[in-house]
Order: sequence, then structure tokens, then C-alpha cells
Amino acid sequence: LGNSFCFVTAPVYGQQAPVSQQTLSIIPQPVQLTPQSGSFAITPSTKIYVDPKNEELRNIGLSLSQEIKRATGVQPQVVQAAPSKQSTGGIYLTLAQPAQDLGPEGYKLTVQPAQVVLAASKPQGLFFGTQTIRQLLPAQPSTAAVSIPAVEVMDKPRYDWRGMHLDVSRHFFSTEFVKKYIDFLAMHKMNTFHWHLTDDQGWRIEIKKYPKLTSVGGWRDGTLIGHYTDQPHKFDNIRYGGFYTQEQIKEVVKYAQDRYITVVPEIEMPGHAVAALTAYPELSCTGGPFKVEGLWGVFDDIFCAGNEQTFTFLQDVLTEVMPLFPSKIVHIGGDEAPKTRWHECPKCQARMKAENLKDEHELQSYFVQRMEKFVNSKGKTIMGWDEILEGGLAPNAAVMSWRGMEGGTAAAKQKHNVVMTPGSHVYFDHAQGEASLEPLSIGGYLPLETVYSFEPTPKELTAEEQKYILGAQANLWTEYIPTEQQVEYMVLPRMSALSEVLWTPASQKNWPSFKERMQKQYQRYEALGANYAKSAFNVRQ
Ligand code: TNX
Repeated sequence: LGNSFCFVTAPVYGQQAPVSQQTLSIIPQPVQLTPQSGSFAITPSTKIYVDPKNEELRNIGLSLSQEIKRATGVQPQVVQAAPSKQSTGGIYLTLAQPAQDLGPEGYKLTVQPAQVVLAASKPQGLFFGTQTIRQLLPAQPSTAAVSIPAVEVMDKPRYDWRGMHLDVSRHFFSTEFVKKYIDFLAMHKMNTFHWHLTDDQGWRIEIKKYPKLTSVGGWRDGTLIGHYTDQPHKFDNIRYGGFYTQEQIKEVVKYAQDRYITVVPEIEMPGHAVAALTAYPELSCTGGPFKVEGLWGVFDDIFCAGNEQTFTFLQDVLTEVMPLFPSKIVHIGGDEAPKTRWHECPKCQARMKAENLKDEHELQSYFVQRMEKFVNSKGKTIMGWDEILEGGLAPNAAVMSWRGMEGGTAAAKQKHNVVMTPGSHVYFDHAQGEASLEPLSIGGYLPLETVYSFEPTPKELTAEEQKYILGAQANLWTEYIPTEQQVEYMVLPRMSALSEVLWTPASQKNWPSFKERMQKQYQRYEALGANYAKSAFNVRQ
């Protein structure tokens, strides 16, 4: 990317923080950032000029204008004007092919005392660029004379898939909060929201053909209090639930789209299906009855693979789900599906015989491949948790590697797309600080520095195989996360570390610099009223 680095970084992790990075505190750290002298003053007459060629730019201009208002009290007017008609004195958002290839999400930002120019080849590049401008503004709202420090930024992401997941089954979160969550993704330059919509403890998406999925499957009689390994289990006996109507889903998808974030829906199969089976017990191997789970864990009752109705049902569900999500990828789960019921079920055994399958893992592979064919016929592709490798990977399925990196590595070697989400580095449901000071959480310990040290691309892959690693994401399973405040607590500030893992070139990752820059990021979080974990640096000894 040219040669005008303000700091030439040796690829050393853990070196001293470059001074220019610290003062501007951009997160994720841009590829190239060169401070200049002077600053651009924001005054009541400052305008944002957007390229009229593309209507989307007006919206990007409007959202930048909102952010400037939030930070300075001054709300610049947004004017559609062709670049040739530009005069100095404003903030320009233009679609232009910068000299360097910055890809669809890259941007070039030039802040000079006379003007600000943000250029990108695609609107999404401009959008990510406006997130950088936001960070150049005062972290805390100020009505004093405000200016943007002069700087030149050349930037583009390291990975295409920069994701955050949210489990809304174990606990349910309102449409309003999901939008707020998406706002957090946007400010961290993330581009994928993985929405985990179904599980044993609640089915959360309206399906018109099967209304009981939400009227029955969306509600449980109580929720476990305390840790799930505590015996005996205690329930609060409080009816709990909720779901999103298709209208609400569309609203969230549009909200995300306006922020250049793709929403990937997940409909779990064949396991984690107790909520669905409670509504429609005929889709199980035993016929039920079942109760929507209030306990956490892995349950034996899963969709029956020997029953044709199961496939009809799941195809009908996906037929309603797919048009709601522009995402090319549909996540079909596939994790933690015990084979106990299939082993005992005559219909499943008959299917195995008829299809010449040697065990129940191959039966799951058969199941996934049938679903894949259906999804492919609608022009989309499937993604599944790494268990879908067992018994043979469906021909064009993408794999989400959660039980470490091994599944993802194996899938990449088989030329399948991969998203890395290993528990060791990106399970944000794990505690992040000193155990006694943290809220009850599941499993492991995942401090900020461990997230920061994450390298999504396994070194053992060849350059060719590495291309299949689309990127990574953090998962937020919400068994022990009952409130919106706690969601914020678990994802912030770890999302900052993740954003740098996924955006900043590996050679520029620098923990001391990141720690310094986080001081300003905390102020930004505070200005947004976000409940970030102040304990993030208070790690276990
Ligand atoms: C395993 S990660 C699960 C989830 C749990 C999580 C708790 C994955 C694909 N499955 O169902 O919520 O552990 O950390």
C-alpha cells in the first residue's frame, strides 16, 4: 500500500506503541495512518457533500452527520453534489477508484485544514471510512470548538468475514436491542451478524406455516438458576419467552444492511431442536411429548432422520426464512446432535440400510446433504458447525470451526470455506477477568489479551488453502446472559480486540499500542452508555 507509512512497523507482536497510534486511538488500527499538521474545523456552516451518482451515499452522509452532531452538537447539512462541483471547506464522500486497490471495503481518508475527502470504490468502503472519522472526533460530546486532526489514512480489512454471533434462544433480546448490538458491530467495522434463532430453549422466528413453533416453541415454563452443573437443578418457574415476527426480522435485516452488515440466520438441525419438537412432536423419533427446555446442555431428542415429514417441515421453514435474509449463506447448525434416538429408531435404521450408510454420523451427513441440495436449489449455500465434517462434508458446505481450529483446518484442506470461531479465543460467553469479580458464566477464561493474540489462519495451511479461511467471529451463547446490559458487558471491550484481529494486518498488531488506544475507546463506550467490562484488564494472576 504505497510507502508513506508514518511508522514503519517491524512485524513484532508486543513491541512499543508508536506515538501516532496512541494519540489518534483508532480501533481497529488502520493499515496506514499518517498524521499531518493542522486540523479541519467543524463549524455550523460545515457541509457534507455526497456523490449524487449513488443514492446510498446520501444515507452514509446522513449517518455521519448524526455522529458529528452527537460528538459536537453541530449537525452538518448533507448536500448531493458531483465531485467536480466541489469547493473546499467541506467533508466529501466520493466513489472513486483510489490509486491502490483497497477492495470493496477499503477507503482512503484525507483530512486537511481546508477539507476532508473520503474516497472508496464501493459505498461500504465509505461507510467503514466514516467509522474512522467518528473516532477522530472527540470521544466525549463537546460543544467547544471542535476539529478533526489532519491525517491521511489508507485502509482495508484483512478478512472478509468479520462476525459476531448472538444466541437469542437461551435468552431473548428485543428488536431494539438487536439493533443496538448491530450498532456496536458497525463501530468496530464488523460486517457479519450471525443470528442464532432456534435452540432447545426457544424458537424465536415466526414461521407462518407452523404457528406453534412460536406460540408453543417460543415459551418455556422456567429457567435454571445457578450453574447447570449444580445439583439438584433449581428452576425459577417463571414463564419465559418471545419471538420476532417476520416484519421485525425484515426491520433488523434492513437496519443491518444500511450499515453494510450481512445477517446470517441460523436454524438448528438436526440437534438443539427440543423447542421445535415440543410444538410438533411428530418430527421426533419417539413422538414425544416434550417441554421447551429450561435447562442448558445437549439433549437426546433431535429431528428424526427416518421421517420424511422432517425434511418437508425443514424445507418449508427454510422456504420462509431464506427470502427474509439477503445473505447467500444460511447456517443450518449441525452441532451437538446425539445419535441415541436415531440408533433406537426403526425408521432411521431402515433409512440407513436403504441408503447404504454405515453409521449414524453418515446418517447426519445424509441429512445435511439433503438440506444442502434444497438450499442450493434456491441459490444459497449452507454453513454448519464443524460436526458436519463427521460422516462426510456436504459438497459445497462452509464450516464454522468451534471445537478448536482443527475442523476448520481440515475443511480448508478439502477446499471448503471456513469461518474460525474457536472456544479458546473467541467465546465471549467465557469470563474475562478475575473469577471472583465476574458474573456467573459458562466454562473457560478468555481475557482481552487472549482475544487479541488470536490468529485465524492456521500456519499449517498452504497459501492456496489459506484462501478458504474467510475470517472469524466471536460467539455469544447466552445461557448465563439474561440481560441486555450483560450482553454489552460480555462483548465489550472484547469486540475491540476481535476487530483488530480481523481488520488490521497481522504485522501491525501491537498489544501495548492497543492497550493505550483502548483508553479512548472506553470513553467512546461511555459516551454511548455501553456497559463495557471495566474489569477487562483486571486479569487472573
Ligand atoms: C456449545 S458452540 C454449543 C452451544 C452452547 C455453548 C456454550 C456450539 C456450536 N454449541 O449450544 O451454548 O457450547 O459455550
